[in-house]
Amino acid sequence: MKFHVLTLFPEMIENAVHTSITGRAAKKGTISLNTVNIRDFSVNKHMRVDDYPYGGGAGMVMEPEPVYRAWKSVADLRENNGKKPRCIYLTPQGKVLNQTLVEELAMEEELVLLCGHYEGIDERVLEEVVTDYVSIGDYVLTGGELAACVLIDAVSRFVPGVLSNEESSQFESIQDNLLEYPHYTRPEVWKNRQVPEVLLKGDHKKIQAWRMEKSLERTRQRRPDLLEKNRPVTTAFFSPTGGTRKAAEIFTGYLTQNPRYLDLTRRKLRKKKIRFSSRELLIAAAPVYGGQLPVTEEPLFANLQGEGTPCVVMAAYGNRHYDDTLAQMKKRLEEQGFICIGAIAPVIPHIYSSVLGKGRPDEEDRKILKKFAVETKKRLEKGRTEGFASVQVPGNPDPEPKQMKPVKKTFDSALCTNCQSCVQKCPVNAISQETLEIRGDRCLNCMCCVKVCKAKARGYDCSQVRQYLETHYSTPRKIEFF
Ligand code: 6GU
Repeated sequence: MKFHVLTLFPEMIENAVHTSITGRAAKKGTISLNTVNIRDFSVNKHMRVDDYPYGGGAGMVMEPEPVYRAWKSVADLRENNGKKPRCIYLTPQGKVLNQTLVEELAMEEELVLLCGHYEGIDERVLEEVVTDYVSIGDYVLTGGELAACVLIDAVSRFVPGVLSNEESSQFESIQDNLLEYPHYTRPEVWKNRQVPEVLLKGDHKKIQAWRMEKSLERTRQRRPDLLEKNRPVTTAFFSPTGGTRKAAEIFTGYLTQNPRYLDLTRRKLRKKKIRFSSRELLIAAAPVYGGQLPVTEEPLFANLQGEGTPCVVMAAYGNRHYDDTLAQMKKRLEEQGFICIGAIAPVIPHIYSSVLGKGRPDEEDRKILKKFAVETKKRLEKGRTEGFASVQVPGNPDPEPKQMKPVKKTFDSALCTNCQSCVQKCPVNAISQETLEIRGDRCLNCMCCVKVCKAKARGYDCSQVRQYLETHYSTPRKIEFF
C-alpha cells in the first residue's frame, strides 16, 4: 500500500508513520510513505501558499494552485491506468472514519491524503481532486496531519503483512461492533486482585465463552450505541461435497468473528423451523445443479423465517454457470420474510470434473469475496438508517424443473464394510439402510456417498458429461456479485 500525503508539515507525518508497527512495515516495504510538501509548489516568490478569504472574515485560506500542483505531481507518478487516484481530504466535515471504511480503503493500492491548514482550502481545488471527505471524530484539530496519521495507522493494520500472525490473530471484536474482553498476564494475584479463575484452566471452549460474555457485558456498559449496531450472522449452507461450505466459510469469515453455521446438508436441520429477527443477517449458500437449486424433499431454506431480515444469497457453481439459482434463492427467501441485500456466485470445484473449478476459491477469489464482504457491511450500515434495498439478480426465479440425466453410480460390495456412512450422510435419504441401494427418484447425484466412502466401494461414471463440460466450460470464470 502506497500513501501519498500532501501537507505543509511532512515531518509530522514522517515521524508518526516511521515509528512502531507502521515504521516496521515501511522498512519492509509492505507500506510506503511519500510525503509531498505543498509549499514546494508555491506560485509565489515568498513561498506563500495561503491568502485572505474572499468575502472577508478571520483566518487564511490555502490557495488552489499549489495544492493542485502537489496533487498533480503525485497523480503523474502513478502508472497511468486512466483512473484518478482516490484522494482523501481530512476534514471535520467528512464522513466519520469507522472500521468498515478502514477496510474498504485498505483494499486500494494507493491513497492520496490531503491535509488542510488555516481555515481550509479553496473549494475549487477540492472539487477538482478530492474523491472522499473523511473526519476522525467530532472535534476540531489544528490541521489534517494527525487525522492522516490516524487513518494511515488504522488502514495499515489491514494491509496483508503489516501485522505479524500473533498481532493479527487477536480477537478483532470491533469488527462485530463489540469491545474487547479484558486481558491479564502474570502475576496471578496483584494488589489483592485475582486473575479470573476460568483463564487459569485450559478449557478453551469455556475461555471463549467467558470472553464473549465479557465483550458483550463491557459493550453494554460502555458503548450501548455499538451494541445496537451488532448484527449476529448465521450462515446456512447445503453442501454435499464441501465446496459450497468452503466458499461460504471464507466469505463469512470476512464478515464476522462470531458466525453461527447451519448445516442444511443434514436432513434433520432442514426440518427445524428457525426464526430470524430483523437485527440479524442470514447468508444462504447452495450449490448449483444444472443451473438451479438442488431439489430436496424439504425444500432448501424453506425452514428459515425472517422478519424483514437482511440476507445474502450465494450460489456456488463448478465453472459452467449459476443460471437461475440466485434468482430462485432470492425469491424463496423474500417470500419468507427476508430482504436480499446481496448475491454472489463463487466458483468451486465441479463435482463431475477434476479440471473445472480446480483449486477454487483461489487467492484472486478470496480478494473478491473480501471485497463483497466489505460491500455487504456498507449495505448493512446504510440499511440501518435508510432501510434495506432488495438487490436485482439475473435469472428466472421460477424456472421449469430440469430433468437431469442421472450419473451412473457404481458399487463394489466386495469393498464395502457396511459402515453406513453413505446411508447416514446422504442429504436426501436416498440410500437403503438394509440393501445399500440408491433410490433413483430421490438421488440428487450429489456424489456425497462417493466422497464419504472410506472403503472406496462407491464410485461413479460420468465421463460423457465430464467430457462435454470440459470441452465447453474450462475457461476459468470470475466470481460475480450483485
Ligand atoms: Cl480530519 N481534520 C481536522 N482539522 N480536525 C478534525 C478532523 C480532521 N477530524 C476530526 N477533527
